[in-house]
Amino acid sequence: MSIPLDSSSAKKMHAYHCANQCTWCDGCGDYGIWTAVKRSLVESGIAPHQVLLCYDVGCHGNTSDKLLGYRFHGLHGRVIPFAAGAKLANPKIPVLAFGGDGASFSEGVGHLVHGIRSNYPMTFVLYNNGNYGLTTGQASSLTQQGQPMNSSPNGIPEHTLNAMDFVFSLEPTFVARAWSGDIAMMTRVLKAAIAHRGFAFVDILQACPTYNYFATHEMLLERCYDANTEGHKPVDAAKARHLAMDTSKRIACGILYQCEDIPSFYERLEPRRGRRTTVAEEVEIVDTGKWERMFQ
Ligand SMILES: Cc1ncc(C[n+]2csc(CCOP(=O)(O)OP(=O)(O)O)c2C)c(N)n1
Repeated sequence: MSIPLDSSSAKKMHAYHCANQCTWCDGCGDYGIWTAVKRSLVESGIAPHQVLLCYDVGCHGNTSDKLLGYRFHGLHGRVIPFAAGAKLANPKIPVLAFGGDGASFSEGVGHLVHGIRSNYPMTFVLYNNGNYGLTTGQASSLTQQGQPMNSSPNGIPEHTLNAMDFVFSLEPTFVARAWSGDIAMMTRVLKAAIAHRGFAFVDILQACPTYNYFATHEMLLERCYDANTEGHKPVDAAKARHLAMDTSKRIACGILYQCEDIPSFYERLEPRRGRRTTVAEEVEIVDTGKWERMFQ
């Protein structure tokens, strides 16, 4: 399924254009995800001055200066708390956070846990290339067990974390999967994620031709399929979990699970109830000098 881009959408997409040159390797999945993110924003009617794009550290994080929009590029593994804080301060703007599998399932995995269970009203996009790309191919917890990597040439001894099993154990309200070679599918799931009420988890399986020899572009092309066009309805968490976890033969993509009935973290914050202004608008200048003078 391809979504034609009409000339006015192309023009709007150009608004995200940035002259900085891309530094990703030839064949890197980051190129496709970069395009799909811009398309999904344009097709959601969001202009660069209306969105906050938060990037973790990594190859994918270098997208932060390859497109326009309000952007943040933070510490490795820490993008979720920053993005959540920004969203809570100004819930009027859509917030998208992007992290690699090293950042999100190894170094900063605690933040992902609380992002999902808190149901922060934001989109989280996992750039899942199965390794630490920017630091030249170390194993993450999503690298296959036994797979030789640059700093573990005999293969890692730990078993691979089943990312989807883990995510579903946290009772998410939105889970989708796509892959970096299918821009139309990525665009579709990203648009749904942006429109979601709470924390939308989007797993994008990504080719990394330089360091990942086990989940190549060709392998993903062969195995990934659109589960929604094959009749999967994203309403049953147990069914979705089962479908998402089993990737041995085919890899189910699309919107796997969504529940809009659960209020987001912000909606459950008692002190914010009934407020028309945002925290960002309520910031006051406070003279802290009086406290400093007390200790002089
Ligand atoms: C707190 C901290 N720890 C470690 C690093 C070193 N570091 C930079 S990028 C990176 C790996 C990134 O891998 P991943 O998060 O999977 O993203 P990718 O490069 O694959 O897109 C590491 C370990 C760092 N910059 N900051």
